[in-house]
Amino acid sequence: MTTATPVLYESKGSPNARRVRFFIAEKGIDIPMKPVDLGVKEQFSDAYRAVNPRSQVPALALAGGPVITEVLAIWRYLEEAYPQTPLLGTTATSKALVAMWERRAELDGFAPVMEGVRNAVPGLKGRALSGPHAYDQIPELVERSKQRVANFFADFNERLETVQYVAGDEFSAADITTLVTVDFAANALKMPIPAEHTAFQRWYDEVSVRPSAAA
Ligand SMILES: N[C@@H](CCC(=O)N[C@@H](CS)C(=O)NCC(=O)O)C(=O)O
Repeated sequence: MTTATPVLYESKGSPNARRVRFFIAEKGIDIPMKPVDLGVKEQFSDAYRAVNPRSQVPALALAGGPVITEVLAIWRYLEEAYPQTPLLGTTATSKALVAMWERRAELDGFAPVMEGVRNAVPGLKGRALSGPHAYDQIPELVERSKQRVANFFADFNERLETVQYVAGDEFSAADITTLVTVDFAANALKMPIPAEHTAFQRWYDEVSVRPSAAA
């Protein structure tokens, strides 16, 4: 599968695709986007499987070259190919801190929200994990997922009491994953930032008004 220009396959309702759209908007680069309609299961069509055999979005098809999947790999490619407005750190220390805090946001926040949603939503029966394999829902996981999301809010509130942005002084990909997680939790699990977590709310108010957040 080759294209003449790079193309991002994405879906408006996909929080993982939003992480990449947000990153692209922060960099101010122009990457053509092609929607994949998850609502009608277009990810399983032969045409899309030819792009990504794992039937997931996002996927970045490079001009005349391979298709890159996995949000972190797409970010890595974009950071190297378009170094303006670095989002993955600039020094040995800041690169490590961005990786560390982005991973915590993903493992402790984003993944539990996803787990809670995918094990609860009736339309995702038999699809508790995205990808090429079918997995049954485990309804017992939903309450635990919500506890994990509550702990994520508390832990990141503590972090944001001492720093401006999630990884430190600069806006980074760690903020992107954290913001997408907060909106996903509020919309899909009805779990907004708890009122007592004022540092987290201060950060959210500051970061959510960036024009890139609307991507
Ligand atoms: N680990 C993948 C996860 C991608 C993923 O789970 N994408 C979801 C949308 S947020 C998807 O394609 N879902 C299709 C499905 O549920 O069948 C990444 O980092 O890109």
